[in-house]
Amino acid sequence: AKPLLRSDYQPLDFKIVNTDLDFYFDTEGDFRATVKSTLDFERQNPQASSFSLDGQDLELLSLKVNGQDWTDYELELLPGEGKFQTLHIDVSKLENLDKFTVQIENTLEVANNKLLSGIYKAGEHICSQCESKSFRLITYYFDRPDNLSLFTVKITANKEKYPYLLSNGNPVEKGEAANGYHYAVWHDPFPKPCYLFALVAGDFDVISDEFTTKSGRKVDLQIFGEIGKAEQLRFAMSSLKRSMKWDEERFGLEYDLDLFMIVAVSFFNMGAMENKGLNIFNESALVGDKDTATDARLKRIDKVVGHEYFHNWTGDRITCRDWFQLTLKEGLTVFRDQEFTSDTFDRTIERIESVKVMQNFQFDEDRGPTSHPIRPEKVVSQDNFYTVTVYDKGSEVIRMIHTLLGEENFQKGMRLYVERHDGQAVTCDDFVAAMADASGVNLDKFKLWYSQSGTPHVTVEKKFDSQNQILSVHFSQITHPTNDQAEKQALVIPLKTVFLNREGEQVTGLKTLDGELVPELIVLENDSLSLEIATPCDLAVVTNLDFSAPVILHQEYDLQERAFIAEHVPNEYARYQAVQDLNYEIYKAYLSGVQVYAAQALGLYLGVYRSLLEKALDNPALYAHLLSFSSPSVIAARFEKDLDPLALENIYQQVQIALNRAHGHRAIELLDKLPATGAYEFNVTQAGLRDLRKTLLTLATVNGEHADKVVELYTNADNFTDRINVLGVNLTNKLGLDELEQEFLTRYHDETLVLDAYQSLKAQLAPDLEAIKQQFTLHTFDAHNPNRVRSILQPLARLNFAVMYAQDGSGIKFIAQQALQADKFNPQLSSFLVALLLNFFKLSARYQQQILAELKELSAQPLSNNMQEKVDKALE
Ligand code: B3K
Ligand code: ZN
Repeated sequence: AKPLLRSDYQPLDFKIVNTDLDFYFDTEGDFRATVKSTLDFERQNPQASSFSLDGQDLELLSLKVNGQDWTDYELELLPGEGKFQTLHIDVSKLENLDKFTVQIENTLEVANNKLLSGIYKAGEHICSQCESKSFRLITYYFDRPDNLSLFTVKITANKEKYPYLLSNGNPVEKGEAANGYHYAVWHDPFPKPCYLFALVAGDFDVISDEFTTKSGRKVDLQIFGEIGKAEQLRFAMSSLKRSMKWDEERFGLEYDLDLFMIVAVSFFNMGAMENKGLNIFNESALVGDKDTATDARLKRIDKVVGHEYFHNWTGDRITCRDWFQLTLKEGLTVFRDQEFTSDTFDRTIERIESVKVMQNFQFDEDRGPTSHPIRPEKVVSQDNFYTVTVYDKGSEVIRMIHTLLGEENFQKGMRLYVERHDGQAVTCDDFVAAMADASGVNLDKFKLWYSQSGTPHVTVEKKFDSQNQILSVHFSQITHPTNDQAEKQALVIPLKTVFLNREGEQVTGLKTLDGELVPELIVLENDSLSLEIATPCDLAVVTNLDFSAPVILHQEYDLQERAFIAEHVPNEYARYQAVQDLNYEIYKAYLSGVQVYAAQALGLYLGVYRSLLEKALDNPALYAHLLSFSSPSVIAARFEKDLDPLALENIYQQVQIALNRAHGHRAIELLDKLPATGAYEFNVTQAGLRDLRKTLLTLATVNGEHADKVVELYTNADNFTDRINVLGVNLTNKLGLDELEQEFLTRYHDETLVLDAYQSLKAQLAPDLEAIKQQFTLHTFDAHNPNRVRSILQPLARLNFAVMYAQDGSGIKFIAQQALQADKFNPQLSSFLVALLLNFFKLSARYQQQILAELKELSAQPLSNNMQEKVDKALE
């Protein structure tokens, strides 16, 4: 397919201002549904006399304009997969072209729609997913985000099978229809683009609650889930209420309808969808309680519920003009969900988790074949741009604006943005303009972050002149060419920086030689920046604190200095980063092949590790991170080239053994000292203790000893986190506690999401490909369900280096074949799977050749646009 360019944007000649949809689901067998749409048009361009509507997989039954049968149309079938259609309608014969009504009747695929887009069956339920370009699978329309319309929706279906009939906005009417059918009518009073349309039909358990907004609007809250699992929706309800409150308090943004609904479905390509008033969620991001979800998944539920709710303003009330602007709503809403999680739980931990996504995933995307700016220039399949770059780097860009402006000015900017653009479809430029205008801070140069791809490398060099008592610090930046863009310029890079003395204390009030105060936020705006600081003694420079800019930092430290910072820096985020850096150095020392150096590095690390163990009780959640030696997959993310995954795996195992020898007994001592968690509660302290307990148990049992402690934790567990942690320790350290695994499988036989977590663990630790294939035989497995497929294949590719990168190339081939298979029915799934191979560019020659050979074979097959775009970029 031909790529679309950002620069090609053209405003609409006509707009649809009212959309009336009347659905009839004749739900016997392999049904297609029928929809009658009544669309009120208004002309925008006085010269225009025709327009084109998008469609896909539709059968047109009739077309009328102003109530008359209309023959001035042409239905064009576009070449390629997926039966893309364009319906050209000529209205030049009308007397009044400024306002007219078009009525269309068409059928649409439902029961055989395996794309999980448009309207499809998710198990027994019927549901919709329209973002970004799937409304065209429902009816002919301007399937683009800048057409804002009011929607009225009537749904008719079998009453017994589909007692709940839901759509956006407010319920207007319901009643009985012939043959045991019934209907419901919904009206959404807010104009919206069609990608926010939603429809759900089915039988559910519902939990209800209410929330009163700060201006006194009483809002009914309803969450719909699988029959028999209502209890597993309670946590999400508490998240929703807290999200609503938080958005009022922190952003002053209030909910605007009398009803807010969330529905959990079992087949879904993404996490969730922010349809106006009717969010639809992948059940994995909504359903769970202490007995079926880990602390980490509950935290994710909290975050995603927040994220989708926050879209009500940043996405729904103010939407994107075109899909190139996706980060306008996604970067901003990720920033908002990160702030929500920080304010609710622990800011440092949340920051560390967001930074991990950047360092472990986004940096690779930025240097790989699919590199793109947060606002892309060129797109074949929009589905391929729901990326960590658009979302997470997008959020980092918003965070830098927040850092440069400060909270108060940032909120002023938000208020101006809402005041100017409520009810509009706008661009990233509009957002930045509101921020700049409200704060008076010039962001012209900063805006390069929207159009430049690639991760800047920032180098910090320092020199201390003891004679003249001058510390010179030199910052410089460079962004290397990326696959999509050869020329790079200097970016505006805000660097939070502190200086430490020899005792590890922060030195404040430092001045440059001209007497200027050295600010805590150093903004690098050009290729380089030099500071001459007056100080009687040498200082350590700790910069990019809190990851104030999404850059890769280079600083010449020797191992001792790194160890010193890891132990002494008075800032927990900086400590985390220093420990990460130290872990990386250990790997590098081993990889150097110089044994003395490796031994020295290890010795130093063991020393730091000991002091970390001593401090672990101060902040269990954080120290659980600090005490986990970086996994091979995390280290792999730091490589730019010549990566040998199997070598990393090998080093990891050696260091685990050394850690166990040196500190296994200390881990046991500390385990015995850990305060009892008490009855399960979901909070930072308890979750931190559970995490730390797992880290310590893993360390203590590396050589197979102390299995009794593992059994004890399982036996006493009153929650799922401890149970799955025990299973993890058992499998990691091969403790052979098969009876625990059996107990687990019996206990959770009917909990599909729990078994996903189990399968992930098995896939991560499988000894060979046979053991992976074994996972496909579990009773819950279904190759058409993305949750099932991803929970096996993602950990295989990302975490199980031994099987994925097996000498004979079988792991790589397996992923390629799975992708090809999925491509036959779900291009979003296959595109996700093929992306697991796109790290080839950084692997050493053997792996690289194996992957490229597989990709070439794939490219010889007929592929979906989604997959083709990625394969083409890889082979470019
Ligand atoms: N906006 C949706 C993503 C839909 C993706 C469709 N391919 C989820 C979110 O970011 O909130
Ligand atoms: Zn979003």
